[in-house]
Amino acid sequence: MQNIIEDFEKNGYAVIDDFLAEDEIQSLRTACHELVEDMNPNEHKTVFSTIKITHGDDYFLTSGDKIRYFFEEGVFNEDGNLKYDKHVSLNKIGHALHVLSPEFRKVTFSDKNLARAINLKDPVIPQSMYIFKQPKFGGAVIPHQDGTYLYAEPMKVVGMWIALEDATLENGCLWFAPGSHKCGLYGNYRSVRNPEWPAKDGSSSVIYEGTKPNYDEHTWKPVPVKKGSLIVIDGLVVHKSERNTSERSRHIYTFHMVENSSKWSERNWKKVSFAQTDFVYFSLSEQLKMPHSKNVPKTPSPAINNMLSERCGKRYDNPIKEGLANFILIIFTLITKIYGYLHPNKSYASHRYWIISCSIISFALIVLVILAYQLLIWSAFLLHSILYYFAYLFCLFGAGLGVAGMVFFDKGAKASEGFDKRASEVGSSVRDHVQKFN
Ligand SMILES: O=C(O)CCC(=O)C(=O)O
Repeated sequence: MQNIIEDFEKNGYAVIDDFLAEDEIQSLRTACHELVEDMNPNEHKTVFSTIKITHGDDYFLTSGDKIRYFFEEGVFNEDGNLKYDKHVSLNKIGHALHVLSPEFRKVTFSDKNLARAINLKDPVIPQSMYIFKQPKFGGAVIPHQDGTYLYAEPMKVVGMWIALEDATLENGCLWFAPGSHKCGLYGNYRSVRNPEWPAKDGSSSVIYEGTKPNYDEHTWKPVPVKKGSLIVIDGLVVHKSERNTSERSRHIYTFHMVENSSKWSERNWKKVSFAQTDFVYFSLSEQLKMPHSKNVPKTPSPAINNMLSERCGKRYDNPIKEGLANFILIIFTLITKIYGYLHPNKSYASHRYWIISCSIISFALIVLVILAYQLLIWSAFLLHSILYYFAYLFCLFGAGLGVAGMVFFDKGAKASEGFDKRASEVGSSVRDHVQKFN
């Protein structure tokens, strides 16, 4: 570990072999395959290229809290239909796999995450991506510093880049300019949201400011790695990857971490201002440490499931299992939204304890209301049962009265029959005496 930290500090990147086991690699690849299988290309016709920005619509800008699909250049024909199979046409998927996909969440928030080892005290994760680098035409990624796109002050941004297939010179491994992270953000070159967008002159939703650096002046070093390897990347180290010229793909999963106490630029393409739902999502997963490797929520509640299907077109079965966790999530989201609405300029980080406390109190209140309601229902049920048994007793009593009445009526009838007989006997003997007397 010491070597890795030394490498990281000296070169701005470090390689850790065998970071992921074969089953972990497979789980990510299968999860990604399923996402693509479920995706309808007609709904996601956005091309991603780092050379020419063609994602000038809000499909990209609003992808921060969703699972969205970005295609390679040249894969659509004139009619707007895919020329090739969708599985070999994608450039990448982004940018909330680490939140919305249980498999990616598990790897991202696992005990293996080295954040603490590389001196990030309280890391949050603003984005994640699955990059395909398709055989033959997987596009190059131009030389850059991640800080150009993910600007924070101080710049405590670290990328975790995990090879899910061997990354070679032919299929487009990463290249680094070792030590280039020590000179800050070259030319203060930044990619920011276009404040004029949608602009009349057709300019893109994301524009650049500062001076474009000449990264070619650096000495470049290719870093081919075996599948399962992790490359930890300082947010300021200059790096790139070439076009894939081979027959083999180069799938990778990458996510970025930023120190929570650093000030995230409001002008970054991805907004993480307080009132944004997506940040609530990330904060929750990170701050409450819910999606931990041992208890990753796999089966969200129906409400979250709806949200998931809306955001990434995927639903999960058996919603009861994680209902409680997601119930808390809904309350938390609600409280954070209300707070964000009341204080739009406040940062989440400085108010998170207030919000978490409010969420816990609301949660406790809701639980109390549910318990009170249950109690009411149970009392009503008890009363109902008592009345029911009373009615039952009344019925029995009534039936008893009926039987008694019948018995007594029978006896009375017999008695009156005897009386009638006796009366007619007395009557006829009186009649006899009278006749004799006459
Ligand atoms: O995977 C690649 O080819 C480039 C990735 C990269 O530059 C990044 O994630 O910052």
